[in-house]
Amino acid sequence: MKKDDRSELSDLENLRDKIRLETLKMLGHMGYGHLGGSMSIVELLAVLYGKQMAIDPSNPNWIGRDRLVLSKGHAGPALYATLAVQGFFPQEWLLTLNEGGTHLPSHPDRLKIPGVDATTGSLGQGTSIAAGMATGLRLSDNDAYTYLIVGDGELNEGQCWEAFQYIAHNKLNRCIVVIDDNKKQLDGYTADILNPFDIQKKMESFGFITLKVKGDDLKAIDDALNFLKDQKNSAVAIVLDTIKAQGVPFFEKLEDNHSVKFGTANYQEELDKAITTLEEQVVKGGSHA
Ligand SMILES: Cc1ncc(C[n+]2csc(CCOP(=O)(O)OP(=O)(O)O)c2C)c(N)n1
Ligand SMILES: [Mg+2]
Repeated sequence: MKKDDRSELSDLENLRDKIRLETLKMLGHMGYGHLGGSMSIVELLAVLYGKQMAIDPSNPNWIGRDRLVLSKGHAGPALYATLAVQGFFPQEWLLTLNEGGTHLPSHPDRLKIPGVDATTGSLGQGTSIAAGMATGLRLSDNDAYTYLIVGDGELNEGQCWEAFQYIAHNKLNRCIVVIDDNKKQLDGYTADILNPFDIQKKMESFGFITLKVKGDDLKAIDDALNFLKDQKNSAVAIVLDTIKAQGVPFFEKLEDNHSVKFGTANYQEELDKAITTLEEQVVKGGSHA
């Protein structure tokens, strides 16, 4: 790896750690929240907002910006941490998550939060929003990308498959679909609740060029996005192979890790340990910059 590539990777690692840290602090402050699905997209968000996306935090509504639709809106805290770290709004807002009068409701609201492009939370709907957004951008000769993040459990919503069929039919190659395949949904394993079978094969059969990528590998995510951006005549998708609660070993192993209440058992202690470890990592990472 060249020196520039190494320093770019260490910047992304540092951003990843900051996003993970701020998300955990936010959830800890609230006392509970969607830890599992927030953690599994941290690496993806670091690569998107740290490298791939054309954004201007001082001008969140810039017409040329790349858009992001977090269709699995319950992972809002991870997106908020990312936006705050990248300077879209003050970091102090993070500790007001879900409080009365907050800018940051638990699920993304595009009218309240600078940098949020779509209001989401009702699973499935973000897929159609992204399809419409990408269509609008194409019709107005705007080259911006639309990134769509969908949960594997969310695929239970038929709306996803209508939207995917539309995206594929129209070869909306600038609408990059990422499915967070963390193998779990709200109350168990996706395979037990309503089996999605082989998601990559399914996307391919819908007409998408589809890559399977390790969800904790920053470089692999970046390489996959670069490859997919070169595909000019087809819809494109990534099946992101993740672990629910990724990056926080205690909560990764916890069976019920969708929405965690920190008052339960030793969870607060484990959360505090994870926060301390990340704080140290962030300081160390920053000193290499
Ligand atoms: C239409 C709709 N039905 C149910 C819910 C409640 N709900 C919130 S998260 C979730 C599970 C989603 O699973 P998945 O997409 O796999 O998310 P992740 O594993 O990334 O947390 C459910 C059923 C919802 N938000 N919207
Ligand atoms: Mg899931």
